[in-house]
Amino acid sequence: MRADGAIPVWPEAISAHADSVDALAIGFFALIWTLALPIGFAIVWFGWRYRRLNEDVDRKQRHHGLTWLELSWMIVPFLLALVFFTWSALLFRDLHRPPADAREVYAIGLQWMWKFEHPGGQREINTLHVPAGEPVRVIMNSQDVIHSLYLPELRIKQDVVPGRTTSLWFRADDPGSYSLRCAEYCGVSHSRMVGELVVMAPAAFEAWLAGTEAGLPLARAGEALFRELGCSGCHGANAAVRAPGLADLYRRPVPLASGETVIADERYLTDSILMPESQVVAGYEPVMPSFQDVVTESELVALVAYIKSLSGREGERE
Ligand code: HEC
Ligand SMILES: [Cu+2]
Repeated sequence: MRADGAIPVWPEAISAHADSVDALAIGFFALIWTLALPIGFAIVWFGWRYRRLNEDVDRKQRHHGLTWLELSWMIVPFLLALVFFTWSALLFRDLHRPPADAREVYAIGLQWMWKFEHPGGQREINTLHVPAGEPVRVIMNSQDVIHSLYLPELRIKQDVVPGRTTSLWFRADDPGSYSLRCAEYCGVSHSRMVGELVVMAPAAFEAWLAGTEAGLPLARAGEALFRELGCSGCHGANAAVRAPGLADLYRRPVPLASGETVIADERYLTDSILMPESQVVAGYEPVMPSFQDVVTESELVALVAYIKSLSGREGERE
């Protein structure tokens, strides 16, 4: 980011993914021009070369087919387009496959700021500290309208949608301070929903974590809520209601009453709490009430972190 806060036309690239996105963009630009320039010139040249010189010219056109030529200008661009399709599909797939050991951070978008919560209980607003060279996964919820977390120097962006959990991940290589934006028009002060991504050397980051005042670790806050909200009354060990135990649920396949099987990721856990009737676990009655208007986004994040902590499979390191 430049000192005046503006995003340069071509921001710095600070991850391997950002370099690949740049290569794709430049390659695609080159392809478009390679195809468009000869056609543009041919249109102008033929227009001039074969212009009608006088009224007597025979208007009947004769057509000499050149099959190989006609086939080639269909097949070659098609293959080139497929190359770019495959290339970008592979990049897109990477975006949706975070490494299992990624460090996790929770983000909440709201009009008009970004709130971040580290698993250890460190909270920040409009600034996100991350270690360099390590995979980081941001798990996001919106408190009000659709926002979009945009990290231009990492070339990634992901919508943050109310009532749904989305995530993105990255591995930033160069320590420094970069821009963090909202890329979805979200109301009058949208343009002020900006912040800073601070990439730190791993040791400096650990020191920052240790030196930052931490609230209750997320999973502990979630555990307290789990009791306060009465979840434990049904999901607890000796509950009167028959409800599934939540230990070891995270990332496990769950068979649903509809016959489908889904993986219990953050999105499923959030959906189960906000819209329990939408995905009922096979073999159980749909008696769980919705907590849609009961829990705030931060409470939801804490509950999800708690359920994840029960499985020992979460990537968080406190
Ligand atoms: C009235 C009893 C009841 C309460 C209170 C309740 N649940 Fe449930 N919950 C159930 C039942 C029954 C199911 C299984 C049927 C279904 O999926 O709706 C379930 C399913 C779930 C699932 C999916 C479990 C799986 O194995 O896939 C999650 C996650 C969950 N509840 C979390 C919570 C949380 C968090 C709270 C508190 C905010 C809560 N529940 C409160 C009864 C309850
Ligand atoms: Cu926004």
